[in-house]
Amino acid sequence: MSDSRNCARDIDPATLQMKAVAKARGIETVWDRSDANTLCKFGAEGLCCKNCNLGPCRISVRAPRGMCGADADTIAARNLSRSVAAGTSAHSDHGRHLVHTLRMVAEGKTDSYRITDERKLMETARIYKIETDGRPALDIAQELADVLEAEFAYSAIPMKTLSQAPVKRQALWQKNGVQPHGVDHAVVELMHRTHMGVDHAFDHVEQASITASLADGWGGSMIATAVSDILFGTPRPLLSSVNLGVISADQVNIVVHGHEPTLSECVAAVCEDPRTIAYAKSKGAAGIRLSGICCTANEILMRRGVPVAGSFLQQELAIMTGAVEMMLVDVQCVMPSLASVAACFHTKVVATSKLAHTSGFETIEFDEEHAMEQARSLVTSAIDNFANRKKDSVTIPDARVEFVAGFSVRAIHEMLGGRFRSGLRPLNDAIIDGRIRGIAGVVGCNNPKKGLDGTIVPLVKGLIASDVLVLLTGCAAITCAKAGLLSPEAAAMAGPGLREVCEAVGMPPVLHLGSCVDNSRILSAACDVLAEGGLGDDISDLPAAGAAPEWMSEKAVAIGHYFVASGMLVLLGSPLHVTGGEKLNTLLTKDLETTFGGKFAWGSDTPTQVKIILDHIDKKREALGINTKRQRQLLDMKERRALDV
Ligand code: MSK
Repeated sequence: MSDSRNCARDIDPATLQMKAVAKARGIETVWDRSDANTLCKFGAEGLCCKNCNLGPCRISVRAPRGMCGADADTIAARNLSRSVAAGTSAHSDHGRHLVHTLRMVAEGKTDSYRITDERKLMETARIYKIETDGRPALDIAQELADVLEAEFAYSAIPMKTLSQAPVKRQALWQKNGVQPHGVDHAVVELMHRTHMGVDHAFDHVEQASITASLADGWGGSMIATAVSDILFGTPRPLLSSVNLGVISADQVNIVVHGHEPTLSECVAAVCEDPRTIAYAKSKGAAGIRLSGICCTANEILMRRGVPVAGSFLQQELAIMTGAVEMMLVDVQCVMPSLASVAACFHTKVVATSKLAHTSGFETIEFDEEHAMEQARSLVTSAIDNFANRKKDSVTIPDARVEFVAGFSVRAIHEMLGGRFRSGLRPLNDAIIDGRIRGIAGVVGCNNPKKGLDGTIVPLVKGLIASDVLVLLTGCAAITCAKAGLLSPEAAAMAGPGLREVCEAVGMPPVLHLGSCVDNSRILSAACDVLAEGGLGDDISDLPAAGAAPEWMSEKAVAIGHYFVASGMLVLLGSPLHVTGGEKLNTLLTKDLETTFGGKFAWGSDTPTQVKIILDHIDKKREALGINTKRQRQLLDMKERRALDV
């Protein structure tokens, strides 16, 4: 197998070691396929249309219109919107599955789950104006499940979840006609508009993309996060470890991969059961090591501290260690190539979602009613497979980094203000007085086009060195954890102001907020910062930006859209597939800012990325009148009260 053309940018030693193993054994990986595939220029620019059978058409200088007469902007906008629809569907279906589980708990139809965080249940119920006083938790949970299910269908009024946004932002969405009236409705309407011969105005199509994306960010994703916290607990800071070295040489290894936490929560519980551990020992193993890949990993990491084996690009490499007895995959970001990699080893790859089958994977259909039984049976099967491990096929990189995760918004409040006076005042004060210059959400995937970790890590280092507090989700969080950025000691890499704040509180300069669905936590954090006062009254006022330097999935396209529509700058390491539509490209990177206060920016190298984000943050600081670094000043109580913040 050939070397990847981007290997110079792969900075993770464990990955480099395993790529060498793959090469030596002739096992094909994503990097080989990345080398072998010719990137399609028409696709990259959004200029290929296959929405009907007049074509497929490709727009070029010689043929500036498709057979039906659609121009480059129309075609690129339609293609983009179909990605937004897919991304919105992925997050939101995940949310819907969790609401279904909540309903089963409320109706007593499963004993595999329970309400773990009653406080979160009450907080969420109040958002939807559900009466909580004197009512049993399960009653409230049932009504909440009804209300949340209704958020998916069409309603004459806009989705209720939008009420969590700042009032000014809600008014802006209403004025611009982008309030979704239901997740499913927004996606269906978007797909209808992009059918051949319907909506041809690129800006009108983009408006519908924004509507669908808001149904994702403030709807499906927000619901997924809230219900996960209710069922499995709201994360609190905890210690864990990351990288392929978490795979154990002498224990039974089970790796969970995908996005949904329902089955993996049960698997984690079963793996901790002394009877299961005793069974593993009876088969000659020292115990059981559960770890994860991608965002199923992030889910059980955030609540249980389960170690993370790797990010998206490391899924094949985890199997290639030769020490994985079973990989359980649910939905999203699962490579079908796992089947051929696993065929070289003893690893069983089991698909657990009724939505997602793959040739070469074993299949079970997860069902919430029997979740614990299913988890027990899977773990037993993994333990039984330990005997088939071939010791001479085992290569586990000596790479394992400790880090802190578990920063829900509640945890950030408690960390900054203490348990009894929790709040964001210290954060707002630090931003106002310039010790913290701003906040950046760095999210999203890995992409072999960018080299593993070689884009995310330098960007995050550049930001914290410039006193920007970084919030992470998804594979970007796993990447930064591997690079040692998620430990309090990483404060040494931060600029003097951010370092001072981190050292005072004992927090890392880079906070892990969860899986990619938990980008909703970044929206919630932004709302809470605004509510704390002194930094404007809309998200677009905040000295804050988002970035997805190695984005790859359609979910990232939807996420980018809802952040922009919420008022943020979103920097992508490579452009959305729109650059062939000049007017659409200008709309996304310039004109949207006039309407929504947020826009996209493209930037592929680290200095450009850091500069784009810092310039934006400084522009917002300027507008707030806080763009001068003030000396720290001790205030007495009278002076504090006089502060207009
Ligand atoms: S798993 S969507 S590669 S972040 Fe959420 Fe990672 Fe991106 Fe999948």
